[in-house]
Amino acid sequence: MESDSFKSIPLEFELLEEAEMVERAKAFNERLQKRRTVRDFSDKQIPRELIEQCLLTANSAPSGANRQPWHFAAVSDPGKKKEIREGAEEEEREFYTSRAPQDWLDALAPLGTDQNKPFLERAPYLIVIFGQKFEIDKKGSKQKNYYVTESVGIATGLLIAALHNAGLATLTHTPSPMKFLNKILDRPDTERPLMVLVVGYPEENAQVPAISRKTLDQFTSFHDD
Ligand code: IYR
Repeated sequence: MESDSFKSIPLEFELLEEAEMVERAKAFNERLQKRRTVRDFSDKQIPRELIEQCLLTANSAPSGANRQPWHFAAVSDPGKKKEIREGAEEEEREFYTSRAPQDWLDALAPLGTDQNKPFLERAPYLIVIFGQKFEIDKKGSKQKNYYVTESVGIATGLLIAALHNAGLATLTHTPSPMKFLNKILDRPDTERPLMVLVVGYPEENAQVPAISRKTLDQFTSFHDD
């Protein structure tokens, strides 16, 4: 197997004072704690540049063997959004009326979700996130990617944080199964849709469920000396 290694370049790294590091970590946490999953979206448009910048942040994610095995389809076209809504609602109807086991329906009941997904047409942008199981290399042969779900998950997390930081609201939507998205968006079979990220402004007076988050000691363990 031939392999070309990358040449090494100096790392750009800014060494900070510990006090400033803590301050930054606190400020970032405070901002991110304000992120909530929104289901009531306004139809107010957003500039494409905002989406582009946040997608560049997503693309900074680490990935298995640096393959960057993701594709983000950003959709604002009303016709395409309508098709996505119709496809998703068809799957969701199945899910809510027969496919979902009772324990899953019970877990969702407090959120009040159902098969109706008006936000898929109303929000200005849908970002459909695909993982690339394979890619076609320069010689035209199929190359396997690694840790695709993990890599795309990290990229999606960064995207959600970037969109929130930019002042936008998001909803992670997971119609299941999602194959219909390949067809609507003309994506190849080597790509698997992972989720639809709904992006926009919240509706005025949007309501969200009064959920709480686990405390530090509930979700961590420290193994110091
Ligand atoms: N995909 C369905 C069901 C759903 C599942 C989970 I887990 C949620 O946290 C929310 C919804 C839907 O989008 O309605």
